[in-house]
Amino acid sequence: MSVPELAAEETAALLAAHPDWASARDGKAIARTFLFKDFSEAWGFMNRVALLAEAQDHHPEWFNVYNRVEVTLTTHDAGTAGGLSARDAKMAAAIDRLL
Ligand code: H2B
Repeated sequence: MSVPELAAEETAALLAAHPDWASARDGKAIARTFLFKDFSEAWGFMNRVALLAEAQDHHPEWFNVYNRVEVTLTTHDAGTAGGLSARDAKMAAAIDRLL
């Protein structure tokens, strides 16, 4: 059930369209850190992302401490050992629209 990985120019277009996201894990992922007023705001954001993730069947890897949420997007089913796919581009766009 392999998902096609983004080509280099598609990854470049993704990062250009979403400049707050950075390439991570040797180009196999993108990551963004979000800072909120407090834990309640951060948790509210995570709840909304969780609903997106379920709707898209595409789930973030993330880390939260108090008002900080670090989100990494990668597609486990892409390529041979995971990589970036159109699913990550779609999720990054949807997360950006929440803010
Ligand atoms: N999330 C992410 N980030 N990558 C995947 O490859 C993935 C997923 N696959 N969520 C989905 C679920 C898959 O395991 C199910 C069976 O559709």
